Amino acid sequence: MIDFYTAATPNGYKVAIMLEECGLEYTPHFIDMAAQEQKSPEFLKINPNGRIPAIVDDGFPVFESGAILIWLAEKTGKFLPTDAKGRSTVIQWVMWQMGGLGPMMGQLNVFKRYFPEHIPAAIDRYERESYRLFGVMDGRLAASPYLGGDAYSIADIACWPWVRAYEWPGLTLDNHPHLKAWADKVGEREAVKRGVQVPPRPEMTDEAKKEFVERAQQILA
Ligand SMILES: N[C@@H](CCC(=O)N[C@@H](CS)C(=O)NCC(=O)O)C(=O)O
Repeated sequence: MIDFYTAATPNGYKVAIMLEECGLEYTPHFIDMAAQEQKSPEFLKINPNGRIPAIVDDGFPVFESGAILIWLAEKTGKFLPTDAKGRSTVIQWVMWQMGGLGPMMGQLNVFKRYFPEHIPAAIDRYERESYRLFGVMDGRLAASPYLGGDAYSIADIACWPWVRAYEWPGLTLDNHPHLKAWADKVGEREAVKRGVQVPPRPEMTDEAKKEFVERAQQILA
């Protein structure tokens, strides 16, 4: 049995989508990040880094979303090729997401939406870097149907929730047509549609968005 610790964020959705894609049984536990539950002593025993997502699979804890995707792919034999080159290609894109796309878009969110101080140079740096990374994916997807090659894989599952969230820091996909077409195609998958409902998140009103940003600003202050 898999216990899944998560919240409504791109990193959480990666794992939710993978669990749904693999048809695995799991129990979701929603972590209240505004209440800092991810820093509680109980949670730190599962993830010493104090962040979501994390899973406990038959008593074995796994943290870092990329590591969880690889764990689940190896457990099920799905969404990760077994030949050395195919497997390496997919893992390269997962690592690229973990070291680049996620952190850069994450910092853009912080400096554009949550940080108490307005620092144009930081916003500019992370915005440019996010667009550069969009360009890298766009180029790859001009030549290949999926990031990892011909087949949908954990590389797509790792990147898609971040691309989907492009509007939150005020980005656009208009200049990246291959990326936009891929994002639409992946978003049509039934398991992906189910995954982004874990935790359930109805369309946010402007008021709810404002409250969310205020809470994030308080945490960062
Ligand atoms: N590299 C980590 C990043 C995890 C991460 O940054 N999680 C955020 C939510 S998306 C979090 O838990 N933030 C709360 C905090 O920093 O206390 C992963 O991919 O799992």
